[in-house]
Amino acid sequence: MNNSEVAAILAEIGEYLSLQDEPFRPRAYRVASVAIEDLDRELDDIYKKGGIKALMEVSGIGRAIAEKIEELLTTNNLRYYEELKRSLPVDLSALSKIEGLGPRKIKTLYEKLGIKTVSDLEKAAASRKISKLAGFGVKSEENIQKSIDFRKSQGSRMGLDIAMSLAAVLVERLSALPGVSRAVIAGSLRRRKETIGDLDLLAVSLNPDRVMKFFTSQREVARVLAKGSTKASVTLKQGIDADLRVVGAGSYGAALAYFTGSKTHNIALRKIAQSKGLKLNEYGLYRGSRRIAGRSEEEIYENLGLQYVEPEMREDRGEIELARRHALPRLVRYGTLKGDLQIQTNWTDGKNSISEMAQAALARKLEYIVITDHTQNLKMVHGLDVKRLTAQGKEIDAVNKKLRGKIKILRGAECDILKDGSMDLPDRALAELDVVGASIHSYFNLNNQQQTERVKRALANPHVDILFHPTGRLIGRRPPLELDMEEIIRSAHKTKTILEVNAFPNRLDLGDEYIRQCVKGGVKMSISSDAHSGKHLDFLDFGVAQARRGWARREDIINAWPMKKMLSSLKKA
Ligand code: DGT
Ligand code: CA
Ligand code: CA
Ligand code: ZN
Repeated sequence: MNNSEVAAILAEIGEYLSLQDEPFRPRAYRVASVAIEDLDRELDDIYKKGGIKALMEVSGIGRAIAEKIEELLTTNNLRYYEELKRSLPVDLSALSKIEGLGPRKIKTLYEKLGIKTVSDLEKAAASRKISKLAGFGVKSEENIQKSIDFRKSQGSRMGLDIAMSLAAVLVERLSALPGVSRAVIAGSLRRRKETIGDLDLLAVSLNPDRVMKFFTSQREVARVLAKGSTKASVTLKQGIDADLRVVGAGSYGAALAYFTGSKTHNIALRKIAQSKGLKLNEYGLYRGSRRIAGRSEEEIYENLGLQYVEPEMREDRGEIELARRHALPRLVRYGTLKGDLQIQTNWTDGKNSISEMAQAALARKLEYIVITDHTQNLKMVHGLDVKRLTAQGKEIDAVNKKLRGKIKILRGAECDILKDGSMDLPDRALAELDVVGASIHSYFNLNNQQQTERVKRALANPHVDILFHPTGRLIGRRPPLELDMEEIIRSAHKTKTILEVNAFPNRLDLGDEYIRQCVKGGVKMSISSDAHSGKHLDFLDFGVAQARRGWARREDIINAWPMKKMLSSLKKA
């Protein structure tokens, strides 16, 4: 059993316990679950090396939980968990993915209406049974229906982060296999699309048989869908398919280009080949029967008379024409961000202290970070009021002193935008901060005109520097706010407000189309991790990926710049 499976079970136990009105234990399980998600080592290895003692040394894991992990690791089963499941025999993990349904509501739905699954829920909503329950009402019945419809429309695509970590493991193992000279990620994952339909992997080997056998017998494989001499398709236990092709070195570039796609980009390339009297396929670029290119992608583009196109741009959205004219933009590069402009700490819903977040940022070679905890309107996470914000400022000063300039911590906030577009903190408090982010966490259902006016009013505030996660979407879970984004982008330009590209993998907000509009409209953007723990700082590269998919260059992204220049680009209030 791997770390994420253990973490998921512990989180679920936490939910069951909170149903039983347990005061402290739910939190203990949640904390342990998050700690395990954040580990860089497998629990299994830790346990094998040092037993239950070693498990207890992981911060966030006490004896009771360590014993449960031991049982899970050694028997693949946990009696305690099975008992809890019997006490409330519902599909808790699927139901709690419905927006607005917490464990307590799920329990009520089970007890009053016998709802166990999402499809039970859908039937009950359709026959208007839910609105009659105490604590639900017509509005929440509608929201449940909306959430179910939305999830259905999303199909079964996987988040970029999970797809990436799965693929990385497989590619690493394939690369280490004797006789394999390279193994790489292709498909939508190489293009860093925000969700992934299936994984596409490519390997170079003279012994494809052996590679096929190895691939189809990996422990992640639940089912082998097809296995030929040079290609195989499997379904992984995590619920996503993976395709592997094996080619010879002379075809590597052609195969990589082909399997990276996108399909429409490929078709456009093939047309160009035809217009030159050539033929392009996954084995190479041919004049008659002679292969004139195929070893590398670069030589294929070159022989087609095109500039090399970065994978993130291969969507047939105008990149081919620019490549023809050798006029492609120079995209912002991975690993070049100098700072992170949205970070939460344990002052609100983050896991780590200011100092720990600074250390984590330092380890990733960042030069500055902005601490942006939530504000008072978000009571659930103990959002900051003016008094606590001031106290936090003192702690930031102290940590800065200790760090002696190795990294600079700036003061900020993720200030709630209230229903009328005003800010959750008074102007005099915002004026104290280095960077003010504003975001919407309430009244998601206003109509387009009201929501647009609300955000525009926030952008017009002279203290608001950045609009955080502008559309508010949660991928696969919550649709974007009703917003006239063209108008918001125009308004950001007029008010000199930065729009965020939130790198958290379930947000990736702005999306690539809006990033392109910002680039065109001269609106600057920031890329932020929205980290709630040190490890989340690794998400920054997903934000860079998204920015690249939106054709953003270094000059479009303010935290790709040194701190002074970044600060001087903000509003001067
Ligand atoms: P996904 O899996 O839905 O996230 O998206 P992709 O782009 O990974 O699509 P997938 O897995 O169906 O195919 C991988 C690549 O193989 C795709 O990006 C381009 C190439 N490909 C697949 N089918 C065709 C096709 O019919 N014609 C051409 N030219 N290329 C194709
Ligand atoms: Ca794919
Ligand atoms: Ca595929
Ligand atoms: Zn937020």
